[in-house]
Amino acid sequence: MRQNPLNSKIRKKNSLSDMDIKEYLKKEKERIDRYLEKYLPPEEAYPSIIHKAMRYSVFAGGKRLRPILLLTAYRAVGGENEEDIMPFACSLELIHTYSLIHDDLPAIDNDDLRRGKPTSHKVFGEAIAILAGDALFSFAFELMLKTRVPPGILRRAMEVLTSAIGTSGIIGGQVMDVEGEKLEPNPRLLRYIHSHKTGAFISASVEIGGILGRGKKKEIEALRKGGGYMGMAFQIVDDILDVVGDEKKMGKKINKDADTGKITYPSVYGLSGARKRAEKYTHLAINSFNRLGKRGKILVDIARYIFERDR
Ligand code: GRG
Repeated sequence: MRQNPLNSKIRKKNSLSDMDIKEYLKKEKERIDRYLEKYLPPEEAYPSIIHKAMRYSVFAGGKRLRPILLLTAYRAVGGENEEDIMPFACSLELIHTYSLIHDDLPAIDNDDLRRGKPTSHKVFGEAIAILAGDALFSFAFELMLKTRVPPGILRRAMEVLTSAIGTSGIIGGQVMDVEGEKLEPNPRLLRYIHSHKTGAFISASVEIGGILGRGKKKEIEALRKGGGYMGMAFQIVDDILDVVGDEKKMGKKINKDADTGKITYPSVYGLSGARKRAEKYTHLAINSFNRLGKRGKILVDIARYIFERDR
């Protein structure tokens, strides 16, 4: 059997077993998939091609990590009406899928494979792939507005989301990811790219769960911080898996970063330096989530899973 490439030293005290956290994530993913199935327009709806393309990418696979984090954080602050916040949770997955479709386009990363299947532009052509991304993005907001929480709470949650996906979040990070290929790699730029391109959205997913669940100010702050650290660890592990991961498990081509001259943790710090940093961010995330007491336990387990994952 292939060794876990990260060879974790993260200690497990009072935590769910590996099997249990995997089972938790699997069950949550299945539940989110059922809601996505219900919310997305049917393939036959006119004009059918765009609805086919939207559904193709959403149901090509994916861990559903961002909605799972939102739901887990919601419960961690005592939220009880999950049905009411499912539209928000699922809208995160639609925005994430949109970002993947556009990221894979020839003008950006030019990838042929995603989630183990040919990318949207390979199947539908570039024009429809661009439009499918756009359609998922606008549908995400239509869906989010169906969240059943008081308007002030929804507004706070949407403020966090919109700042995490704009030029001070994902787009800023993605712009520097593209521009960075022409620049001399340096630690500051690398941290900016990872914390904005990936960390901001993961942090927002956790923070929004806390806001929708009406967590206390201190709890929401712990979630925001923990989510940011977890997001950094997530992207560093993604970089590591691009070097040592299994293409089949990842569902995409590996060694792509080195081929394109992308700035990554392994390219700047080497594999063992990258591992050390992923481990450091995982510890920081765990410390933040531990501030929620027992209720933060599953977030702690997810942080550990993210560090140890192989896909
Ligand atoms: C979202 C407003 C907005 C714009 C998009 C193209 C673009 C601008 C951003 C690209 C962002 C990007 C693709 C970052 C990489 C994040 C990442 C590590 C993705 C992989 O996430 P997983 O592993 O994927 O959760 P699955 O397939 O499991 O869902």
